[in-house]
Amino acid sequence: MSYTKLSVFFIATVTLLLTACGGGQANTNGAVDVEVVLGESSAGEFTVQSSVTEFKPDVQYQFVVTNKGQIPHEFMIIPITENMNMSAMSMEEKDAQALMIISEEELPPGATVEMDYTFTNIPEGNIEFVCALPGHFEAGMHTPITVK
Ligand SMILES: [Cu+2]
Repeated sequence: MSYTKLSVFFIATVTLLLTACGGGQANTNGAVDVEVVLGESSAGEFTVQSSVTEFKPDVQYQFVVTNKGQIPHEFMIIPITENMNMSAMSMEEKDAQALMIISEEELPPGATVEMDYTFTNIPEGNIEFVCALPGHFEAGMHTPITVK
């Protein structure tokens, strides 16, 4: 096989693999890795960044959540429906709506927590990755995802 043909073959293979995975790579457990980084920017904005933002139901995802900030954070997957006002809800009310939670006790600065999660259906509302500690959501600590 010539060098050019080999390159084309390689690119085609990589493209095929990327297409097959659809926004994430399966790890050795068969789950799809999702890297989430929590933190604060120098501008004072609080952030949730995720390597994957498009999810499918019935696929096992392995969340690897790291707090790269200076203060504790939490990680929550929560569907936000039309009548929900995150800023007016108590922590208990938010916890009750969440699909998955990694608490602030588990996520002090520098901590990494792994947790598997599978969407068993397509939740109603706008699904977001959130840190719902007082003031954090308002400071920007939420990012929308899709499940479809
Ligand atoms: Cu936070």
